[in-house]
Amino acid sequence: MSENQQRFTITAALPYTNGPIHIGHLAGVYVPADIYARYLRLTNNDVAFICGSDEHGVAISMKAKKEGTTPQQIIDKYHKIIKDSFEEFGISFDNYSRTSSEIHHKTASEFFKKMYEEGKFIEETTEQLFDAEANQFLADRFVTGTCPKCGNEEAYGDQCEKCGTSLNATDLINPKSTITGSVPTLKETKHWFLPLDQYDAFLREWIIEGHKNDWKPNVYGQVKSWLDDGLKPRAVTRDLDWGIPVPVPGGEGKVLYVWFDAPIGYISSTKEWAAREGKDWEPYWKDENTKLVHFIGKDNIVFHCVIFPAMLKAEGSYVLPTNVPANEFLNLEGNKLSTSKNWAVWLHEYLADFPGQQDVLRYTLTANAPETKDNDFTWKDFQARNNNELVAIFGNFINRVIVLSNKYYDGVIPQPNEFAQVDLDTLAEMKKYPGIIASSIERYRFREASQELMNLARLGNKYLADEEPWKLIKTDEERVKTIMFTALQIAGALAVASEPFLPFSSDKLKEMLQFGELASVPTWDDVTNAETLLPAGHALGKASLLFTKIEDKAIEAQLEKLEATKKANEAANKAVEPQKETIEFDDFAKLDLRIGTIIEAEKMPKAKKLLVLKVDCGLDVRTIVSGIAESFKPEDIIGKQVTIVANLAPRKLKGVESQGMILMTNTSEGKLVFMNPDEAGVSNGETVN
Ligand code: B3M
Ligand code: ZN
Repeated sequence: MSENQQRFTITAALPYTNGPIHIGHLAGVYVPADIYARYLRLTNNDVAFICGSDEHGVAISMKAKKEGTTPQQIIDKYHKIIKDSFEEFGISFDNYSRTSSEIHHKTASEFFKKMYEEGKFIEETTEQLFDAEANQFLADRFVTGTCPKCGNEEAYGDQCEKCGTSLNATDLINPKSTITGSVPTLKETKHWFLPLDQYDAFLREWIIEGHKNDWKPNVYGQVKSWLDDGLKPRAVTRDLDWGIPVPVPGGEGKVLYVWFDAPIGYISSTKEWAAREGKDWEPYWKDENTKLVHFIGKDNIVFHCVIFPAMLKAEGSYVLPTNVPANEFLNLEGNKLSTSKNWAVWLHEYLADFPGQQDVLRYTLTANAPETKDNDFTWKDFQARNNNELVAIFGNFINRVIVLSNKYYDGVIPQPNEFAQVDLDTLAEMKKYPGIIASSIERYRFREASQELMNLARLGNKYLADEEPWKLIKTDEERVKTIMFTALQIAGALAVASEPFLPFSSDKLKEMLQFGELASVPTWDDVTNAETLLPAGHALGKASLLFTKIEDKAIEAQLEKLEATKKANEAANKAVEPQKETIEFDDFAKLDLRIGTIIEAEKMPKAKKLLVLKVDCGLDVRTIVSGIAESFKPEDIIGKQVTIVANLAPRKLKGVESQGMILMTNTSEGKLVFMNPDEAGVSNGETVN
């Protein structure tokens, strides 16, 4: 690292390997973190961009139980899927590790041991929730109940995801085991507690005094309200069989709480990277000039702004985060993203449907990022961002520049003549953009930054539209040279400035502009400071399309997919009516159920729902009035065998006496169906019992 370089350790939340990742993860954490890291590298900072898989915790054990397999198989499967997705979307981690690695187990154990030896924990035997049926203590996601703070009925044993509050399992009202559904009992067990209350003064001074003005209001506000509520000691060990063994006497059969080990995963991943690169990891975590920035979603705020900092402080040798720019949540077409309900756009599925279009999703998610409030992803917006911005502005500008340069000059940048005022103004305007975009990125305003990038493309588009070189070429070839030279400089600026946002398109554009053949490849600062980015005489490469229009039918297909998911969920979730009171056999025996055949059917006059049927039920042919007219046409049911209640007391409906009732049920879509004998050869009058 040279003397004037700033060192950054940038972390992105370690995803749980209990499922693939979707657009919500990308929008909330990984795309903004990647834009930030790429921008800092481009502006010549020393960057370690760190992530990895979070492979411990109850989330993993539960998934293994559900799939009837082992936690190890689950983490191996999803670690690969997640890692591949990140690579495919150009998330430029310097290292992507996993918390099941040896280096992590060692780092987390040593961290715990040091705190233990220095007396930073309270060791205490307390009563904890226990599921006797499963013979299992219930912590974290093994137990749900009502959040004492906000009333959410699905809060977990360690956190309410609705209001973000961190909880102890025993705080839950009406706790219920997620393993067996039973109500837990209490059982004594020993654990190690981090006395968070003892860090109150430190946290207040650090956050409330120190970061009131530079942290995002949503992050600062949440932390302040927790501090104001008062912090309590928190257990950092668990009675579970999956995780990092507690490395101190009395810890047998217990593991570290996943939220104790996971953030240490940032440190282990940095160590792994440094070892591979032949670097020293320590300055990235221990030099006070290092800027440590955690990118996370809002449900992780308490862990990154209270618990982990308290751990770092207790351990004593680490720096604290400079900023924690947590995002809010992304919704999908008006509903909360949900892995269990399959309400998501999975990255691997997106790539199958839109191959090669990673930048379109990156751009859409950035332009509409949930930075200050929850936001909605809609496929229509996705299409509009692509067609109206990426294609119509950015792509259109680049395409015109390259195609015209090829046509007029065989792809060699022309020598400009004297610049007109409009050229000078346009170039001056262009030079401002790196500064404008940087200022947004440095304040974690990635939406704004992406719109400024688009404004740079707009500048180019407008310049060409105003100067109309395609018309002037007939009358003033010399002027056209200056125009095309100017436009090409903007294309060069776009190639540089788009890199953090649209890395694939930026590469393509650099290829078209043959950046590799330039004596010096333009940098972020060059866009502002260099006399020219692309000199006259430089040969361009072949034109190719940066973006392509997305047609309505591609969007409709996605909406249909979601509609199908919704239907499937509705069918699965339809509330099952509770069982009625128990009856004795004699009560049942009183029912006379018979098989009969509908031999006549007609509509009941002036009644929308009723059909008047004649049913041959073996005993006799009787009239039955049935409320099925909205589901069946009379002519379609003649000849159908059905089951009837034969001894139901007759009653009059619209003046017609009904002498029985036909048994029916509903499909998941609410269509009525007859309970008819499935076998041929059942005679009318046959009893059902
Ligand atoms: N795995 C939680 C989550 O995916 C968690 C983040 C850990 S960051 C150290 O929401
Ligand atoms: Zn809550």
